[in-house]
Amino acid sequence: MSAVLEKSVGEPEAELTDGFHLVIDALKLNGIKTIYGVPGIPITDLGRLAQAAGMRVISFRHEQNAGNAAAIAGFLTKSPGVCLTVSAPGFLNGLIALANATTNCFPMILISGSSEREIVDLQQGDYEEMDQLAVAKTLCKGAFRVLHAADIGIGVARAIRAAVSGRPGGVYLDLPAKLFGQVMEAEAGRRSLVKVIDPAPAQIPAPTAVERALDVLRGAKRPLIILGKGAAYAQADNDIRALVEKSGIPYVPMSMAKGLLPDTHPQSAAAARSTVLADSDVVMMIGARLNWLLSHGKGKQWGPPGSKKFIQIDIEPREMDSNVEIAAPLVGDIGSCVAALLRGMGDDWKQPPTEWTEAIRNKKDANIARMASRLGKNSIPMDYHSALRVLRDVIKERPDAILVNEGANTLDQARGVIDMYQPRKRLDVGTWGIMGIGMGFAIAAAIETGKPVLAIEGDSAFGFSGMEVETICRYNLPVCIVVFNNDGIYRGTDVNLSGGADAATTGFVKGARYDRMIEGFGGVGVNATTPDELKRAVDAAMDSGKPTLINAVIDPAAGSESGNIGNLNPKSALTKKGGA
Ligand code: ADP
Ligand code: TZD
Ligand code: MG
Repeated sequence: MSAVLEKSVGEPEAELTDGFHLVIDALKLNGIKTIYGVPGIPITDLGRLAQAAGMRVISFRHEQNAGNAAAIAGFLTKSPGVCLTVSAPGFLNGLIALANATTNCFPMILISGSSEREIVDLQQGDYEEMDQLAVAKTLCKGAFRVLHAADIGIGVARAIRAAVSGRPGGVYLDLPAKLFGQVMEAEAGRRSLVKVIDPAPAQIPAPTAVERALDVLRGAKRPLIILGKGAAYAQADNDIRALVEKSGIPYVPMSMAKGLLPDTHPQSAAAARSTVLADSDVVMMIGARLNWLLSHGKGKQWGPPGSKKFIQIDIEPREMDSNVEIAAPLVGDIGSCVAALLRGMGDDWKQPPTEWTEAIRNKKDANIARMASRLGKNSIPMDYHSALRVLRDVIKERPDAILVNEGANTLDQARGVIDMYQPRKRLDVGTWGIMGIGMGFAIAAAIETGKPVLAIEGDSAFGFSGMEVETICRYNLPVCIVVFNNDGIYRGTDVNLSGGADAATTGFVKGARYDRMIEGFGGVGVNATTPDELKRAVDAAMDSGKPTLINAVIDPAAGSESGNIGNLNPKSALTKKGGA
């Protein structure tokens, strides 16, 4: 990929390259095969030339969705997902996804074109003027700008290493418009590129830390393992399973760690979650943080104060003691830490006392029986459980399909009802509980894995990225979207407290037909009002791989405010229910 410069007669011709080609060559050299983005000044030709050079370039309708796609590609592959945007507004649209990737520890690189430095820095009002590097810095792991074509190789290398080494996260790479047109000799350009060697080096835990963790574990009477999405990301699936099984310790998976071991595994204590959190005496966290999702490791949910010791495996040393004392910090990459624990356990490991495992089994059986009776109902109009029973069966029949999930009730109920059987098959709103990841995640999941994708979306949640159904149809991706349409956020039954004509703040158009949206782009739309209709439509979509959107009509009164986290939702003590 180079041009030949005509020099004056008699001189040898020098092969040339430019900024565009160097960026593409640098990405390709480092194994990056896909770019998710939205074209425009100054990066239109970058996308075009990348496609010409054999990269997969997926053009979205909004940068936030492209960014979410890149982020989840990073989670799925352990290699940074790349999002490409234009300057200021495109950059800002992508920045939400970059910040979310950083929060969730997903490796991602946001590459944005930017305006002329000289004009931006004097604030003279350039086209889409913004000091993007300064804005990005506080919201991601690393941020770099390249001003000279000869530095593109180093810039891309630094971005890749920053994204995937240590705790993974988002990195911003600022490429000013002028850079792309800079020309240099092709041979010098080739030499300037850097292939990053061992971008995420193993981080071996200290032997004393491994011994300390094993000592704490040996002293436990009621041990528990919590698997987080860091454990899913680490791709140490076999060793993690071996550790759980050899130790005999019950485990609870966090949302995106579901399926790391099949949810039907006898040691899964997910159905007895509150019991094991409260009653355990030693908890080993593997790639999970003691943040709000685990009540910060303290409070009523965790039993009496001082009743627990924590062991924590994490690559980020500063995660230790973030919320409570960690009795045995095990700093290193999960693969190395788990392997070291397995070696240290030896052949005479004593499994936990049967009183503990029996107590859990009894609680689990009771809770599963209670859930089964709720799932057994064939309610019409559908409530969450009657619709989710169908989708649970779909995943059971197709365990290699990828499930994307967002919403409030739609998220919380689906997480509880749908068992996962394989690692990294459940992708959801993550650490922030952010709405809008749906279509970006679904598209990247289909592109990166080639597997069918089932996206279970609240009607509100879907609205944040819904325009990407066009993208799904355009690339003919095997994505089946099921919109849980309950006419609104949490419920469709709220009223306007003023008595005025405006809709309630949480309500949407009643009886909306989301299925018709996808028909406009050539996809399959289905309106499903019963569990049978829903099952038939989802089966057809998953078997055919055709882009499909099913409007699942859910009883507008079925949901509860904020789903399972109503306790975090402040309410006015002064408002009478149903009236001002
Ligand atoms: P969850 O939401 O599932 O509880 P979190 O996102 O809170 O999970 O935690 C994931 C943790 O995993 C982070 O603290 C991160 O540093 C850690 N992590 C990610 N990848 C690795 C790895 N390869 N080795 C060790 N720790 C990792
Ligand atoms: N904006 C963003 C970016 N993230 C958010 N989490 C919210 C707003 C607030 N929010 C939630 O936490 S859930 C939700 C919103 C708007 C939508 C819930 O409605 P739904 O699901 O239709 O998606 P259910 O099934 O009706 O509960
Ligand atoms: Mg809803």
